[in-house]
Amino acid sequence: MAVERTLSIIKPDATKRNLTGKINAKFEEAGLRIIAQKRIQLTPAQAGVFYEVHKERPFYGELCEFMASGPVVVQVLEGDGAIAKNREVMGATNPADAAPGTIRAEFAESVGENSVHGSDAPETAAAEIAYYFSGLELVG
Ligand code: 3AN
Repeated sequence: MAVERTLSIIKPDATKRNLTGKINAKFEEAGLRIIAQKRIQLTPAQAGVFYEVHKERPFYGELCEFMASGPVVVQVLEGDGAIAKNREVMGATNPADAAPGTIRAEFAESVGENSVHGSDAPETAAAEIAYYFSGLELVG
């Protein structure tokens, strides 16, 4: 399987509850390497650009406000099949549907406040990584 990179975000509901280390342990236990990471505070407008694909969805405004409601940890994860592997470790969008042992099953509070984001395809991963990191910040 090809080595891939994917963009991960530990969301405000999780940073608020001091879960960054526990979530990072899940990634590392699954064989994903955290090759870049920083804690930042987004504005609603910056979150809005990131989530532009969801602009027409009814929860878009709420999602942007939530992502700007506290610090987030943005990260680049690297590994074999990292995009799909990360989504497996994250679990389903709605924590009620997330498989046992996944991040969302263990930590997410609701479908909106669901602790983590992960890119869903190689093209979105490349664009999302470039939104938060310069090439110089990626040390594989
Ligand atoms: P995923 O993050 O699992 O790829 P998407 O891409 O369908 O899920 O949704 C992006 C984000 O939008 C989710 N992580 C969640 O925070 C939010 N979201 C999705 N569905 C809802 C919903 N029904 N109500 C509120 N927020 C939602």
